[in-house]
Amino acid sequence: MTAETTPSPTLRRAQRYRVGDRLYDLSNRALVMGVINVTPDSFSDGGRWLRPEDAVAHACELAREGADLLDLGAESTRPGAAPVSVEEEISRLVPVLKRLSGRIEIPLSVDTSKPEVAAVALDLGAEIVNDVTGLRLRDERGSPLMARLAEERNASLVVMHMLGEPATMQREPRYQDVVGEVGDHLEAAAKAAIECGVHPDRIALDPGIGFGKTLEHNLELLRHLDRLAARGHPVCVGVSRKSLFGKLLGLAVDERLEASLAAAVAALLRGARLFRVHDVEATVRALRLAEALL
Ligand code: HH2
Repeated sequence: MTAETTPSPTLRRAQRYRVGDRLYDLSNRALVMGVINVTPDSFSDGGRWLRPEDAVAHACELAREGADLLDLGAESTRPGAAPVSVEEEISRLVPVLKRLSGRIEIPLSVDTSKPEVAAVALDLGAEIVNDVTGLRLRDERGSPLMARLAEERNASLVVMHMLGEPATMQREPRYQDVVGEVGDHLEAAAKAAIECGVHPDRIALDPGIGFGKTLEHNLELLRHLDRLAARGHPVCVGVSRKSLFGKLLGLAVDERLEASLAAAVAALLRGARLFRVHDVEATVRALRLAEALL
């Protein structure tokens, strides 16, 4: 490798992710995180995996299709979604996590912004916390509660950017410089997590496509993922089936596969290395091909 093609130390840091005892080298191979929503109201799979048996069967299917990680969520965060109580979120997750224990080899992530919920999921075998509020809940000294929990349990984090709350986030979101502001916010959250003792290799950053962003904000973020990767953590993106494809192409939720794959490939080429998707098999195929061209 010549000096010109050697990645900088910062970019090298953005090309590895540590989960449990595993250290993933993301320089030439991205990770696919299969989504399972145990909710009645998620925007694309709401109600489908509510019965624990169905959720577990789907998890096993996504693992067979080649998922590297699975992300289990029990509260919809689609625009306008109503919040769910801690008890309700736990009661949706526990039967699934208990049944999954020992049945799949790949790491589990829990998609929650509530430390109480994350603690229960980590007790039941989850190894990653995917916090769509970007570690918003803080203790009296300003330390993020989720990062303190991650440090205690040796868990990894996906730190996502959201402007406001799901109920109101799509009401005229405004930024001066969306790429810079989202990046600054995520970098500050990562720094706070590192100050809590979380290893930098255990932190992935996600621009939060669709979370308090207009179509143009989403496109701008996707065009400049390399600027987020330059912050020194692996970049995760969730574009799968999202409403930007409805807005751009006039497609219904169940017609967005090709657009989701194209966006994933474009994101890979701009430096994203974790892909949160509903359609695992198709995404794995698309990414494996694109990786051969990196
Ligand atoms: N998107 C959703 C939920 N969690 N987490 C990360 N890190 N990145 C994302 O883009 C992201 C996420 C929304 O998608 P989904 O879970 O399918 O829908 P809902 O929130 O309605 O359950």
